[in-house]
Amino acid sequence: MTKPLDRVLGARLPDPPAALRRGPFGEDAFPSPLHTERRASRVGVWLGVGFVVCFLTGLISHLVQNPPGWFYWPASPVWLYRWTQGTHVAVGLALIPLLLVKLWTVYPKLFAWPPARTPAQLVARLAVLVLVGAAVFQLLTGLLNLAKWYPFGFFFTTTHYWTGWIAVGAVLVHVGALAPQIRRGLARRGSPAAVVGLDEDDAARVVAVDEAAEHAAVSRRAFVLTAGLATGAVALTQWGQTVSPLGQVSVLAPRIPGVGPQGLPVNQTAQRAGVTETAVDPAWRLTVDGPTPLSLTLADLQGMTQRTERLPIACVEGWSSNADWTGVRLSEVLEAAGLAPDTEVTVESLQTGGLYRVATVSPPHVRSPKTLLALRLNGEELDLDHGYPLRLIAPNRPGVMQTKWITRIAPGTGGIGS
Ligand SMILES: Nc1nc2c(c(=O)[nH]1)N[C@H]1C(S)=C(S)[C@@H](COP(=O)(O)O)O[C@H]1N2
Ligand SMILES: [Mo]
Repeated sequence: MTKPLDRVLGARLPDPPAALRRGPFGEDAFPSPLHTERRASRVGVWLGVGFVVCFLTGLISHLVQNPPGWFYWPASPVWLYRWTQGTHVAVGLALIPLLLVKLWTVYPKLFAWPPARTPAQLVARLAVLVLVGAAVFQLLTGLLNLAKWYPFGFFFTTTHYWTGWIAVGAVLVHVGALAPQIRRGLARRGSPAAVVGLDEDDAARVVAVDEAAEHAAVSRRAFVLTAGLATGAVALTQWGQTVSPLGQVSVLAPRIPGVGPQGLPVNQTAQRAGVTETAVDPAWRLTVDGPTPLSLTLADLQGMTQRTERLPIACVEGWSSNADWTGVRLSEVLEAAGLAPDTEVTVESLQTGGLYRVATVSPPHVRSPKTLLALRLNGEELDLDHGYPLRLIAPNRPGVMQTKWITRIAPGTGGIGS
């Protein structure tokens, strides 16, 4: 059944007119010995590994924020999300120089002559377009998101998520389509396996080019070193947003751990959230829906048993920072309202709009003794920008789900009112 298809895909396409074979299409237009299959394959392996790491850590972040029924995300260890998301962003950033290196290594192929010998080659080359497009899109939108700059007219999270699937799918197609070249590129120089599957002319050419590259050892080493240093440096500056001692070298990071009111960076300010008046209103209450509905004043909450936990804020944008939080246990408040200690609840902010005005707390986090409704931060009353009078702080949870300026808690998922 596949035979006619094979014949069509494998048919020899006519060569374009020879008159076009000039400029970058000319023979030997790219004399650098670094544009080799060997280099392309090796950089490609790192790039592939990096994309898979980004895909998996991104998937985790997506599932934690949009949990399907089968998904279970624990409340401990408290630092897990901080590391998966820190890795997502650090590796994503490191992929930018790596992708540039890869594109530089392979771009002469754009001018390969003839452009395609068979329809199969033509399809493979078009698939590369999808791959490069998706990869550039992911890295660029991710970078702009870190810089908190949204010049695009779509919702970042959803688009970044779906393009992630396209990118990872395109990587698989690409690896499948170029398997022989990749195997050759990764094989050891001079081994007969290195040229399996090539006609003799091609094999001789590949070996000659790769040997020339290997002999140009100085420029090769300089190239690998430069690429490696650039990649490592970018990743390091990002890790500085997560690992405090690296904060010093975190020149590219938009947030630095320890810098902000009460020693913690602020994401959304009270001003921008439009809660500067409602948050300080003496009429503020925490209402809890349940068999025994509660309406608690700040003094009521301060009168309950106070607990202190050291927990990080781990923003999806990659920065994270530890702090000492003091307040009441969520489970104890729910118990007072007559709710079981593993009831899924939704917390609602004073904010009247915005994507993060509500968040769901699932049973593992409701149950955790470390999940607090915090009144104090690093020994002081919460700063208005950190969620005064009351905010949620739970272990192993993205920053977007650590709701500030809480005013209501109700059993169930999803938004309350709107
Ligand atoms: N009500 C409300 N809570 C919110 C947000 C928000 O926009 N509105 N931003 C969240 C995000 S994205 C993060 S990273 C954390 C940051 O907390 P911080 O500003 O106290 O450091 O707050 C979260 N809580
Ligand atoms: Mo965030």
